[in-house]
Amino acid sequence: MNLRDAAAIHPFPGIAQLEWLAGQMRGAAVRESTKCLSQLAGLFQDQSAYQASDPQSIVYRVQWCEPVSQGTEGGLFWGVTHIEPGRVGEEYFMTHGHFHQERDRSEFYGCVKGEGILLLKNERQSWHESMRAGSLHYIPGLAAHRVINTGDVPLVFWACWPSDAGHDYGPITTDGLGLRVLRGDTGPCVVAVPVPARDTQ
Ligand code: S6P
Ligand code: ZN
Repeated sequence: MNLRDAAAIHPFPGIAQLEWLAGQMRGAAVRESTKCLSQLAGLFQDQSAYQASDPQSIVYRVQWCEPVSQGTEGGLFWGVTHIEPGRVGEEYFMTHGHFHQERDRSEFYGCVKGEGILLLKNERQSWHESMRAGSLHYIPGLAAHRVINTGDVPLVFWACWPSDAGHDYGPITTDGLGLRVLRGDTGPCVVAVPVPARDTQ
């Protein structure tokens, strides 16, 4: 469906009520998903610590709304993510992380509360940005993105992304982002980790 057809069917009235500082969305159109540790297998560095953790521990929750259907060119989606404080071994709780299926689609993140780190990776490099209340982050097209909660309270951020972006989780599951965030002696440390070599034949 293109945007003109979507607008003809649905005139986009107020689709949700936002509680900005709480990072909550309310309304019939609001969708919600929760990720617990058992759904993040293979992502944390310390496998024995992962096996020893409670698989039902909630790591993060996402609320979002889709005023047009997924795949619509020219539309936008809006959502909010709450990442719980916690660790698996020395590695902080984090989102799965993804590339957009349509690789060149970009996204905004705006942090409401908490402290964390946004990891990014494109074909050339991995890099990171600090997240704190009020920080705004532009995730450029072609960049995988993952958020880590390095604080003692939930990390909450709003997001806006194109309705035709889609999500590709596979490369992050197998290769990671080239960086991990671990608890160090003096606080959170971003450490480089090798990305598995790929046979390009
Ligand atoms: C969507 C946007 C966020 C994430 C959410 C959970 O493009 O980046 O809404 O979906 O933070 O992360 P993940 O990696 O599990 O989708
Ligand atoms: Zn995204």
